[in-house]
Amino acid sequence: PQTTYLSDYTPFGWQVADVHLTVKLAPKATRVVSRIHFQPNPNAPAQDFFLHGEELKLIRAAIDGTEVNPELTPQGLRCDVPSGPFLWETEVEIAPAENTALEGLYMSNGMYCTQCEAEGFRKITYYPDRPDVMATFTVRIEGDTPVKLSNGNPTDSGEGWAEWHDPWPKPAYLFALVAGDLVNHPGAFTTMSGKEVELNIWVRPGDEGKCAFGMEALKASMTWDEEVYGREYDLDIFNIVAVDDFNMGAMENKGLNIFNSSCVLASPETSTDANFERIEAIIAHEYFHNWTGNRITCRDWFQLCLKEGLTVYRDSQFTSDMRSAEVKRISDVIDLRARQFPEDQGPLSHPVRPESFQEINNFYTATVYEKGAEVIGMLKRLVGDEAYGKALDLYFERHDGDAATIEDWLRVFEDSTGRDLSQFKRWYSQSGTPHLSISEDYADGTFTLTFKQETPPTPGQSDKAPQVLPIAVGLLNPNGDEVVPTTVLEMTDAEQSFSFEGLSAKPVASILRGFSAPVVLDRETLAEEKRFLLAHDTDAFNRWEASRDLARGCLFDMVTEGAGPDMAWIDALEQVIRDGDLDPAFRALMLALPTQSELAQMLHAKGVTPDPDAIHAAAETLRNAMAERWSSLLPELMAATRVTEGYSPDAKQSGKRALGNAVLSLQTRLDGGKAAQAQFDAADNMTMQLSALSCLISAGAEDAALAAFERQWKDDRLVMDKWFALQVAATKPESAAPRAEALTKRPDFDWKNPNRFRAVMGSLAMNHAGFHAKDGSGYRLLAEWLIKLDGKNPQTAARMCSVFQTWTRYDAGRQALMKAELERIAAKPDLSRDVSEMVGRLLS
Ligand code: HT7
Ligand code: ZN
Repeated sequence: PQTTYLSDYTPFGWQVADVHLTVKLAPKATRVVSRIHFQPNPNAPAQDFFLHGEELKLIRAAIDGTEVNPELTPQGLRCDVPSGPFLWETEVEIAPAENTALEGLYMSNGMYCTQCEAEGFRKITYYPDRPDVMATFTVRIEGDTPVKLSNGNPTDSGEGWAEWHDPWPKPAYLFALVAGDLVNHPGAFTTMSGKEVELNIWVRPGDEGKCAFGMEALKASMTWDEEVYGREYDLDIFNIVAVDDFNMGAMENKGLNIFNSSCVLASPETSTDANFERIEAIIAHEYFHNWTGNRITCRDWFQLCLKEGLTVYRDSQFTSDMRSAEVKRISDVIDLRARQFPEDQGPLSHPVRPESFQEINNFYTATVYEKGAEVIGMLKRLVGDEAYGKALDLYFERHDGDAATIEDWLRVFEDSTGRDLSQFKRWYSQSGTPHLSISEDYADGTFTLTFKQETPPTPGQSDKAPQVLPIAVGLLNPNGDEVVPTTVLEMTDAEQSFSFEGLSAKPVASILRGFSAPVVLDRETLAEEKRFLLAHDTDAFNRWEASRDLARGCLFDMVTEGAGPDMAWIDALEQVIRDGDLDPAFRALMLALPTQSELAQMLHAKGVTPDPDAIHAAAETLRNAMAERWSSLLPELMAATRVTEGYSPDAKQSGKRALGNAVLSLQTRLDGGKAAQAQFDAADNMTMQLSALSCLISAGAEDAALAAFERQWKDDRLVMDKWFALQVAATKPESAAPRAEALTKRPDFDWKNPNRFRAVMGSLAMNHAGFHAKDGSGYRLLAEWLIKLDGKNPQTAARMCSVFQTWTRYDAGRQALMKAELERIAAKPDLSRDVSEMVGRLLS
């Protein structure tokens, strides 16, 4: 396969003035007629006229009305063209009903829909399918479906046809078309300048009742972007469509966002609080792309973090404003450590702005998205909130309508703040997670912190230079009072000291408050000091982190030395859990243990080969000890968290349910599932029902509840995804692979549907000790299914290969088993470029 390099960027030789498409829909023979005005690009070097095109049947091509015979390749066509402007026309035929890759134009439950990011438009027609070629689009859709949608504003329609015009120049990856038997949940929004915008959420008949929350989230996002970033919507209409078969969460096509139905449809009976929060965030994310992604797009796919990092950062700000900022920050760090850290510390490590790829779809990663957002958070921390706001204003003013780069982005900050960001730029080019170690010194009223930073080698990058680290620090005196409020130290050297003077006693330092930089903190702190921070830190993140650190230390000792549970930590934690003044959502987070995969990572980092069974056993023992120690507290807490009002997915109610359900999982260890069964029987919302079911599965008392759940929800595909997922994720390790295998034999295991595939296979990978079963059954099952899926949907298969990214962490036996499965995948005839690149990197 061919590798594409950032350093090879060359502008396309022509500009596209406008694109006219006529799409005549038919499941097996859709005709796409294109009329495109090209003109030479004065800023580009001389080159052949090459248009991308894949899996297209060319019917006709013409230049200025005269038929031509271009040279066809599997990747596109080459043609001799006039030296000046010209009109290019083609007609191609495609078969959406046969498109199982869900890229380009495909069908989902009888509905036509598209997915063009990153390089799907080339499966619809011949075109310069690259983000720096921007054009206005006019689209005529012909077909017998009642609803026909495309980007921009509707201009005209008649019996069997509809026309749309998008006045905003856009790259082809933002093109979208949807046609089907759909119904809409309507809404309206008046923008800050008084423009009326029609809003719609389009769904399959029967799903209308699950749109109200999404509509409110959309309006809240539109208001927030006006108030916080000064960004107004720019079309007369904004459509969202829910699609069942979708490779990712959602797609920000201009004026026509397409969503995985799991990321937009919601009702209290069928969706959990976590689903509601995620839906709100994804709707916001896609809407925010209208400015950060669409109005200002990426010059090339290496700049992906320009739109994704910034938009993730913006959606996390939105969630923080809508809900609790502290809880959001802790949740984001949990997610970063679970998904981005293993990526950055293993064979798939790559910079936030990668420098080469074979298949760009493989780079929609936690590093590009979540670490990309962390980088923006650091930038804001360094320059301050006001300067960040000014820089963003300049970014929108200077680059509106551009296909921009990270250099453009950083230049805006340099120009508006006068700062030199050349060292900061390393965050975009250097891969790997920096490790930060600390030593402390106190003498004569002066407290000195000395930091050392070091980033371990990553694939292709053996030597690392120091990065700019904003380290937020606060100091507490021995009474627990804050004597130095949060101060951001700017570390630029490999080793650097910072002093605080005028202190009357040696303080306790709260370091990396709010997780101010995405680093691994190597800090040898006494357990006593951690308990002190757990009790007194004014920074909610570090309070949580102190407890997490104690839990990690305790589990480490249990696994490596056979130690017992740390009762001092359990007792210190009890004070927090009991504190009714604290947000229940925060207390629920405090109750969770580090994941078993996180513990495996920690053991590996400390030179101990992780044993998944021993980790699982230690976590079980610790949770049992917590339950027993708090046996009288648990019923009290459950009663205190009971919600008596009607269901709302807001932060207040969902926080209470989160705490109540965390407590229920401990209670289940004492009563074998009695309270869980009662909750299951009485539940009138999915959060309570599913948590209870999860507890019953962990207790091995699930048969009746599973059957009842299936009877109740067998016709709701999204709820049944939960049913499939939970049985594998929450079961005992020894049952995970057998259960997953049994589920794959059911007629409703529709494995070509990415949600259903992920429900079973993704959950298997999440059951740490189950996936890593010593006999290799977990690895084998997953590999078999990845091989099968590769033939139909390479993108989803490739994404899931990343579950093997930690394979070199484990013992020789497990390593050999995983390697053998990776080699088996690699040996599959006709392996896709997507999976081939992933497996190649995993094995390198
Ligand atoms: N920008 C989108 C990323 C994306 C995607 C979405 C759905 C299907 C395939 C896709 N490939 C890339 C989604 C986002 O980040 O907002
Ligand atoms: Zn995005």
